Amino acid sequence: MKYQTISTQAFSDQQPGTSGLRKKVPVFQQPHYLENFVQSVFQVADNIKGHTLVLGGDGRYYNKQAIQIILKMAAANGIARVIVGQDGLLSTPAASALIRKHRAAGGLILSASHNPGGPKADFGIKYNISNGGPAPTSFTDAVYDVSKRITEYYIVATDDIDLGTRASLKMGDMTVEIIDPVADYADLMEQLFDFKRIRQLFSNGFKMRFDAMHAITGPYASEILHNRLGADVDTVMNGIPLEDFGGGHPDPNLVHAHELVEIMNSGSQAPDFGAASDGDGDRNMIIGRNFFVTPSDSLAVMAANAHLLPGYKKGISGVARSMPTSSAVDRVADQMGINSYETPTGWKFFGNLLDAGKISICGEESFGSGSDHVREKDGLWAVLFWLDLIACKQQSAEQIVRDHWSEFGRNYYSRHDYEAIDTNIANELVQALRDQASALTGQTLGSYEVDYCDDFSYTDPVDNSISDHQGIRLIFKDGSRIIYRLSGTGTEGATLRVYIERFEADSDKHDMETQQALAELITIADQVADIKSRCGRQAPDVIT
Ligand code: VG1
Ligand code: CO
Repeated sequence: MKYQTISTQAFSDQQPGTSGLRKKVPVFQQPHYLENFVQSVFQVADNIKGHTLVLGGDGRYYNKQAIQIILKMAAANGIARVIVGQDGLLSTPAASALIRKHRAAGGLILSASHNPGGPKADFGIKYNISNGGPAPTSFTDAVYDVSKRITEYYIVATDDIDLGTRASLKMGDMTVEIIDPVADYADLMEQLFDFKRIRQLFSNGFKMRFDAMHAITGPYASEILHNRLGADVDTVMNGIPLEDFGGGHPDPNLVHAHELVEIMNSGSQAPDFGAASDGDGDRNMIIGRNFFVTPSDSLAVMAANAHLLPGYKKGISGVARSMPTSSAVDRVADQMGINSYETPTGWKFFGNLLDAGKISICGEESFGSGSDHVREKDGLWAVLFWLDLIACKQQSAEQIVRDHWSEFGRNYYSRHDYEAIDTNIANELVQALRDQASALTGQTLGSYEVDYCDDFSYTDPVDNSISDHQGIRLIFKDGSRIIYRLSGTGTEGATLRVYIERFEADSDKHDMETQQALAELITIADQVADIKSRCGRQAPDVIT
């Protein structure tokens, strides 16, 4: 086996965003582009020499080629063992579980998550550390630094490995273990939820649809829902992972999972319960018959009911939500007498809180929720959580949410995305908000009085690291909120996200249509930031 040192030139744009490095496929296909980034990661992850690395991806276009390159680089960088999913597949939460189970030094996950796939679409790569979670900002900053100075990388010259069969092989001194990507994950789920109770639910005629969106969760959902829980064979739709996700956008929301939404809204014939997951399997959408559960409500319901499920029967230590996520879960935490932490957007900020045992459950408005069982958000976990809760309470998803609102009040909540806007215009818009932040305090806007306006800064309660500029918060005296921030996962121009929230305690007013309930705040959000005229857009591209 020939060990090679390849001379290379640094790229200036390898800065990881909210969740790893995401670029268009042709960018990753440039000579040395992927290699430079992987070498930079190996250089910063100085604990992996002689240790184990977990490797896999969501099966999108370029996954196969990238895996072969990374294996050869891992062998040349002195990694002792790589655990790789068969066919190079691993969902993000399954990769996290494997890192923890095998006490690996870390893992590389190939995915651009909810972004489209294909030769001209998106690819991504991210590194997870030994706790199974996304590397913290200090790590990704260091990788970016190295990537700007890199002059050479290490690789072995050898044939590609056949990843189609489970086996233990050698590449130079390195062992490559090709494993079933699903089994360990499915076993873990069986420990957390009452599979017997859910099996009973299905055998009583309960109907469900799970939309895998031609992304990674197809094989996981078939094994768990059909094989292990006895759901009908047509439960999983779009279950075959495709390199381009069938041309779709593997983002489980009302816009992109419209096929499922139509089925769930088809009147009394609709299945009892629906769910969907994203490209890499860490997001979830929960939908009842004619009833959409917002991710923020889902998180609050989970926190309030976790003790009813086997994996959480001892109760939960605390909860956390990303800053733009609605404060519904805070009300639950208040009542339970536990802490609710508010973190910046991105799962990496939950890792320390989970490791320190400060929280057991956490989530984001962006269709992500999870618990201390892994260190990633986990789409199928959330689906099973809801199934088990439905089986336990013998109530529909809608009834569970309505009861929750009567007890805790309802947080009307929506996110408006303006996609692919000019980066300079987006930055100017945010800067203008920053500039007027202090002047906004105390002002009355329509029927709302501004309590304060600031640029969110987070101090990690475990390691005291500070993350600034995490989004502009416009907080009103009655607790209503408008949040503005720029996406860190896009690959084209900038995406402005505007998050709007209003609390309603009165159960007689829990039946409004969300956009209507938020109408005045939506107008205020546009006026304060001057979105329409600055961006030249009449309406958001996506409303969730
Ligand atoms: C988005 C979401 C964020 C999520 C991130 C990664 O980030 O808003 O909540 O953690 O995607 O999710 P941004 O910076 O575009 O708003 V995934 O499923 O794409 O790994
Ligand atoms: Co994802």
